[in-house]
Amino acid sequence: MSDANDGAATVHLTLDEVRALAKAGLAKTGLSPDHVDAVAETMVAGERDGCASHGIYRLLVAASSVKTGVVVPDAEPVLDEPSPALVRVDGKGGFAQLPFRLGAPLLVEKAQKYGIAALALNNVVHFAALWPEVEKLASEGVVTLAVTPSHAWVAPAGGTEPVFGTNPIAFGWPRPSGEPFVFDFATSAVARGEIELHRRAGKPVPDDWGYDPQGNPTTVAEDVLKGAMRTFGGHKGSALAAMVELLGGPLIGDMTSLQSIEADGGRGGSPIGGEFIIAVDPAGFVGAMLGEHMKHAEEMFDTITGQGARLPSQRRYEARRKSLTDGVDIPAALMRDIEKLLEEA
Ligand code: NDP
Ligand code: PYC
Repeated sequence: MSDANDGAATVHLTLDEVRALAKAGLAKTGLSPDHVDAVAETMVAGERDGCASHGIYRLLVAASSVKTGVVVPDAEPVLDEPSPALVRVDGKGGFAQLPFRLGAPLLVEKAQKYGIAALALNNVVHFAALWPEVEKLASEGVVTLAVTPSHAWVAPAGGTEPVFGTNPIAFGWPRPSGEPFVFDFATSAVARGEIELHRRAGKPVPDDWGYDPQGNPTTVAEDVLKGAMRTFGGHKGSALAAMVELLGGPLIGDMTSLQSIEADGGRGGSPIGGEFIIAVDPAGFVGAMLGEHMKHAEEMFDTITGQGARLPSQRRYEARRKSLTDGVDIPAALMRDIEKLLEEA
């Protein structure tokens, strides 16, 4: 995923060691045990699947969000059902993972009952990748789309001032093999976490990732972080970023990325606000013909892979198969920062 750490010293860990490290670090921040468990699992999943920008590195990010008061460490999420096919979980200012755990089973139940259902996570702090969520839901048989705004870091196509968040879109499609088709990417040129990893490694970034504070293209990671990131695909990424703002903000009564960064007030915490997830039962429209139509989906996947192209999520599943037996390597500098966190009073 990232070459930001190529050539640097690394430390080898088993996934159980990553989990223990994540749990110890999160517990140290004062996070309540349910949150520790839910948040740690997303960090383990990131390392396990070779997604370093959302792996154990996020321990430092999460700790900073707790320390600066951006996240409520012992928030108790509350679930309600605004209408028959809608589920809402108010995260009460805590991290998003536990509210997702609470709302996901009812979302699937409603999608299976009504054909389509939606889940809003409100008032949550979000630093994580979305694929663990859409993969879980697709593994349970529902087609899933998830979006969340973040902080206003990204300029619209044609501008140089931040408006949008890095605003990921994630999609999951159930497959007979048991490993769903999943994609999950930011609508910015890259996730902010990638730029942060380049900054940590002292590496330049491509000049089409963002602008410096004066609005000029730059290869200095730090300057992009202080200036504005760019959307992917010009006006197309810009429109999709706006869609994510609308679905994960006003539609569910939550914040836009501009509001989120204002609420952060310079504390440098993770984005605050909402996440919107739609789940569709694939039998809804086609009923008894489901097997036939799913076969056409498989034929399409085969036609993609048959010409040497790969499916999104293929790399992740391969990384997973390897890391489950071989463990993972994390940068030694990151390990030192985590040890420092664990030693702090
Ligand atoms: P990438 O640009 O790395 O794209 C990732 C997606 O594209 C994955 O599904 C990946 O599959 C797929 N992909 C990559 N290369 C190929 C290829 N050659 N052929 C087919 N598919 C490919 O991701 P981003 O940097 O944009 O985002 C990384 C993460 O950051 C996401 O998980 C996102 O959720 C997270 N994020 C979270 C935010 C938040 O507010 N919570 C904000 C922004 C980002 P594979 O995994 O198999 O490589
Ligand atoms: O990498 O852009 C990012 C990001 C923002 C919030 C969580 N990840």
